[in-house]
Amino acid sequence: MTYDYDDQNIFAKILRGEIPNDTVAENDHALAFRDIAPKAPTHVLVIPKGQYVSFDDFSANASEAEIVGFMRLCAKVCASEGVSLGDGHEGFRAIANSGPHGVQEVPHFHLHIMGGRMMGPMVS
Ligand code: IU
Repeated sequence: MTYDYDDQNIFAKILRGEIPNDTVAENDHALAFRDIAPKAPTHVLVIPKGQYVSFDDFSANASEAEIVGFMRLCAKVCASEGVSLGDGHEGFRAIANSGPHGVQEVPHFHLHIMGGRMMGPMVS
């Protein structure tokens, strides 16, 4: 399946430096920044620097280096935000909304990392 990437989406503009963001961490392949409307004490979005629309697009088409770089940045964020279980903290929720049924608002793949409070049940 092919996906059309809209390079005018808000996260593309953030990656190009056209819109400011509250950066948490960055590496060659991914950027992590605070969600502008946080739903938890920690609410960080991790996005690949490559042009991928959704979770399935990224999973299917990103290179190994991009996927590893992305996941490494996620781990770094969890550790630096103090939600990583390995550090004796209470954990977090990671969500990637994908497409209309996932109610994805921004068409550039992003993983929400949320923690710092007990999450509710996954009901909707
Ligand atoms: P979604 O998975 O596509 O539904 O989530 C998009 C998120 O992007 C949502 O939590 C917004 O608050 C967030 N966001 C942002 O951090 N900065 C922005 O300029 C915009 C949306 I527009």
